[in-house]
Amino acid sequence: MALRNDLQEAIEAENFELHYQPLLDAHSGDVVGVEALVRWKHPVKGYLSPGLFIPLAEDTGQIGPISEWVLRQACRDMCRLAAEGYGQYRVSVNLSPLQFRRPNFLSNLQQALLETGLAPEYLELELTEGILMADSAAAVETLHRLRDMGVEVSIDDFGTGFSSLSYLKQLPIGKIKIDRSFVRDIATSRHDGAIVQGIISMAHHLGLAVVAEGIEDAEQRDFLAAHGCDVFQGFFFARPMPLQKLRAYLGQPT
Ligand code: G
Ligand code: G
Ligand code: MN
Ligand code: NA
Repeated sequence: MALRNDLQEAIEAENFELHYQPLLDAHSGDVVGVEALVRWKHPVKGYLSPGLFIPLAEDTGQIGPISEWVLRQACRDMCRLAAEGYGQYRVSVNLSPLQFRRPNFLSNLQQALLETGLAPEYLELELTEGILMADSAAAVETLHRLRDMGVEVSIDDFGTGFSSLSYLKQLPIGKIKIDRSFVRDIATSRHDGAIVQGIISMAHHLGLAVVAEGIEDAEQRDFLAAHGCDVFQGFFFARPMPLQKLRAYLGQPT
């Protein structure tokens, strides 16, 4: 398949780029971290979205080298920003379930942190609920090892799967990210408003922090703020951007 061959060339030439979307503290408005989102710089087609090539890479096994590149690049970029005086930010990296389940996942991760010099507390891994539902004994063991290492774990797209908060609470996880499909109609649909309100309240009672993603307007932000959401992410605040634009967004280095 043509795209698969193109992807192999992209892996060898490292024709990828990470864009970063800021995450903001809901109370202070300070940037508390960034989410790394990979793009494929295709020689003919331009920037290609991960929604297009990550599923393909998962099917072909090419996800392995792509994930390795993403992880190292994200760690390197955060170290670079800090060295340049822009501040030290935590970076969230999306993890494919296949990567999480690989036997050498933890040693590769440790190696990436050592090589790049990023302190583990400045790395966060975004997992989806599905990772925890299947194969749970091994997954739970890996989560404990991550906590021991000091790497933060959050549950991405929360609410779209079938895991309950009470189940998540038994696991060493600190944070959930409410899926943007709930945020979209938050102010207009009583239903979605009630779901989000309920998720935030339950999560807080269980000691979990709550990130809302996909915030696109002030109404959504105000609703989330009123119900105690901890961290904001979305186009309303900032779009994913290349590192150079992130520098400008973060302001003058000190
Ligand atoms: O940026 P965009 O909206 O096109 O992202 C589409 C999807 O790709 C999202 O679900 C996002 O989590 C996923 N994604 C982005 N970057 C990565 C990555 O580095 N690894 C994996 N596994 N998924 C990613
Ligand atoms: O699945 P995941 O949550 O990792 O998806 C992240 C993707 O969501 C990114 O590719 C990013 O481009 C997209 N995204 C981020 N903020 C918004 C937003 O406010 N609206 C929409 N529609 N997409 C967003
Ligand atoms: Mn994500
Ligand atoms: Na999401």
